[in-house]
Amino acid sequence: METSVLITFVVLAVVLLGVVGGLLVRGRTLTPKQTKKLYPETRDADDLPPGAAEDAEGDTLVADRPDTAEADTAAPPVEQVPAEPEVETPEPVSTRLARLRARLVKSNNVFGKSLLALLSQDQIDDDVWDEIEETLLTADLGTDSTMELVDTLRERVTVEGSKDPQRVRAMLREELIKLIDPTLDRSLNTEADSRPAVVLVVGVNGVGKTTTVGKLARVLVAQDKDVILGAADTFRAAAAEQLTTWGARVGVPTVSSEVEGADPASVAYEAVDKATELESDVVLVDTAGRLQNKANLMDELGKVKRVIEKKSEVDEVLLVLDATTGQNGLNQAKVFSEAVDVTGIVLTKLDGTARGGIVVAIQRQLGVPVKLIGLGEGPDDLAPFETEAFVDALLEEQ
Ligand SMILES: Nc1nc2c(ncn2[C@@H]2O[C@H](COP(=O)(O)OP(=O)(O)O)[C@@H](O)[C@H]2O)c(=O)[nH]1
Ligand SMILES: [Mg+2]
Repeated sequence: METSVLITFVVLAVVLLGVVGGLLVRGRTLTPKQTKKLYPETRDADDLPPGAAEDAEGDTLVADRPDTAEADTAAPPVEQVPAEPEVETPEPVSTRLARLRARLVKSNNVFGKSLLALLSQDQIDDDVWDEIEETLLTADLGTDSTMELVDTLRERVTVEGSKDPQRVRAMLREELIKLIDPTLDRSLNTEADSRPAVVLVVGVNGVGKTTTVGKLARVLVAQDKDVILGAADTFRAAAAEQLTTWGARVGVPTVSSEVEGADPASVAYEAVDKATELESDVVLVDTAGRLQNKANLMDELGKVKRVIEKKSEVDEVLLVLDATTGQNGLNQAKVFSEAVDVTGIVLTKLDGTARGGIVVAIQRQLGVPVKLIGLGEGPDDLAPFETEAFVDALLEEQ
């Protein structure tokens, strides 16, 4: 009698252990997606420790990353803190702009200072005009624009008969604003009726495309838009990873391919398709930018655009250029604008250069407005380009 009770207990205990063990294993092997399917009300990151949250909030829609589900059980048993989804809130527009304007002034100070020193002389003679010309050239304004600007200024000084430095400075401000053209439409085309707006981001390696896509996603999220990212740089797995991380930080999904070297056009198409399905407001497509083989890259970019267009219009093609590369950037710009119809320029790394004049040169060469400027590596270091604020920063008295 006693023996049989004991045996029953042992059997029950073994069965119970087996069941519990089985559940644990299943729990460990569930991917975030499967978890979501089983428990649709839970978010991917809710069950993860705070450190792992960043990695899991933005879904990777094509490539699964099953390891994220294991992070929970792999973590050492720490204090049970209810894990809040750690999606960051992007900096509001007002403080961002004030901060970035100050940064622009700081980096372009050299330009402003030397011009001001020149204009503050009692006599603005030929030598001084030559130096003004040189300063404008050093700031990458370009030869044509510089000559034109100096000629116009000299003429105005002669006609008005005024050599008052403050007056000349005001003239310079007016003429620079005219050159940059405040009437150009610099708004981003991110509104489309009854479909997601499509923004394609192109440019050579290292100029800041992926970073710009990430920063732009934050700006759009701050404007309450539903955003989806497309990782069409399929040459390096790290590129998709980098984009996914940007997306996860603000809680937007990224469509990417598990396969390195997959067809970028099909990833871009998938992203637009997914955006349509999810009724997103905007889809941002990041691309590769190797320039070793120009013809190939250009063919490929053309194809990415054409394949997207089978599904949707492309509303904005942003060409990202690094402000520190000067003339080289201009040559790149030409090549890209031949492959795809560029609709706007993003000028990055203006925080590291006093060559703000490149804005004028690029617009002139491409006939396309600079729409955004990058002023640092930080997530909120992207600003819309504003002509007057930009010129004021160039000519700031400090
Ligand atoms: N200082 C500065 N660095 C930037 C800016 N934009 C991007 N970067 C940096 O440039 C590097 C290349 O950026 P990435 O987005 O990977 O370039 P991609 O190859 O064109 O995608 C990274 O280290 C970025 O942090 C910017 O506006 N200012
Ligand atoms: Mg990139």
